[in-house]
Amino acid sequence: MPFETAEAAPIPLRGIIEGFYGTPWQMQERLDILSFAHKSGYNAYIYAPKDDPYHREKWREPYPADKLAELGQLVKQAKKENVHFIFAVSPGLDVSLHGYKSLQDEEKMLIKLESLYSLGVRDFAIFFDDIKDKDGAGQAAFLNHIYARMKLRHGDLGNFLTVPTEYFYEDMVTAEGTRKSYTDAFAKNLNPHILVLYTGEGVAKAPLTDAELEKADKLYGRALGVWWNYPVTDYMENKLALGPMDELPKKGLPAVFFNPMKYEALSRIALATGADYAKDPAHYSPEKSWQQAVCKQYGPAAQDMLLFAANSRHLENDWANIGLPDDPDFQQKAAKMWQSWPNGRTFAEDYQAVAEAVKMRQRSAVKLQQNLPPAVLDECRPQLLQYGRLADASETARLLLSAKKQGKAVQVRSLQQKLAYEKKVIEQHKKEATLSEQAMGAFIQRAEAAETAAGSVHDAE
Ligand code: 14T
Repeated sequence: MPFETAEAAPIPLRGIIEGFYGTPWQMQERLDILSFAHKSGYNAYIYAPKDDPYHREKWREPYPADKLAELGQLVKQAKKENVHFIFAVSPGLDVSLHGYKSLQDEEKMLIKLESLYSLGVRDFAIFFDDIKDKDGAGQAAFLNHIYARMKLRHGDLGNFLTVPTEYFYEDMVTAEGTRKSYTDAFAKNLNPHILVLYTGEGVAKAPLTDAELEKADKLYGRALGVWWNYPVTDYMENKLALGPMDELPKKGLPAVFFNPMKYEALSRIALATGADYAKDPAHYSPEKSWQQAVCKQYGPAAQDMLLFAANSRHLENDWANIGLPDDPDFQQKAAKMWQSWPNGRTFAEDYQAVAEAVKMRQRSAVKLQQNLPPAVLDECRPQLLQYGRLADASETARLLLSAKKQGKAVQVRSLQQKLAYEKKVIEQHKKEATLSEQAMGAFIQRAEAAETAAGSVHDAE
């Protein structure tokens, strides 16, 4: 080992990957994100919108002149911002990997890549994610041919990247800890100069440790880059990802790319923290970076935005578990109060702390609706309204607790009715907007179910 150093060692290739399903970003949003990328310290952007037909479904077809002209603008802007514009194609839905048909498809692919080379693109990617066909050797051969031929034609070819069909660790490995046959064939045959990206242990599973990355590198027989699926929410459209990147490997890796939401402005909180990570992985601190990002981006509205964003950081379903916990400050205050409920020594102060936290959240919901820039508001209106409803219902819930504790049966009943109605309205909007499930959501549930030590509530009025 050489001497210890506090010097930051940035990840060489660090960027944003427009790689989500659903409405792709507008050209203006891409131009904006390229400046943002540069300002944040990124040096790359991958163009890979799943729902650009010419990227995936109609990958063989050349871009029409107007679309090509737009891409040319992006390439120009990227150059100006010192950001590698990496052009990606996803041919896996129907590409031929054997026989004369595969030669034809290679030609089509080359023509496609050349059309972007002509615009100034020097970095390319070919992705094989989310497809049925798992022909590892065939895919590797196809990639090797395209790479070799581009390299032969152009002395100034830059990076060449790919994503395999088994693109997360749990999908690559057998129960015995060896490579599955697809991964084995792909890894064995692929030219070592082609950079392979993977998404970590799962599609969207956080954090990613040094040991896990090392394990995956070993399995693959090369240093993998990371395609990190945060703040993307295409698999859970009702929640926003407004938190920081989770802890990611501290040791060096060749590349990291963050897959954002279809909401360009709102993605910037997480993306700013991703840049902090990529500039200095060893010293990345998620909460600190997150607070800095929100303060920098939201100016006078930052304190309110911090409260709202805190409630929308964590994404979890059967297979995804990513993003820091929602509103840990509120969760801690509520947990402390439940410990002393109903007759603990510190209950009065614990209850007071929760009451104040709820009020702050109510106020922030109102203030953000007045103060957020229109571009941001347009992207989060349903979420902000739902946040306000949750805060209002939390206020009812804490009043209900107080009534229960004091045994005021009439008040209890009327607050229960009010809360039931508020919950119903929240329920009705969950499909479009969900947040704070484990914070205010859990608090409301528990307050509704809570009983005093004596059990039922007696009317003391
Ligand atoms: F290539 C990959 F590394 C990758 O992550 N592919 C897709 C990506 O385009 C998408 O944005 C992301 C998040 O949904 O995950 C991959 O797509 C999936 C994968 C799943 F297992 C979408 C739904 C899934 F159930």
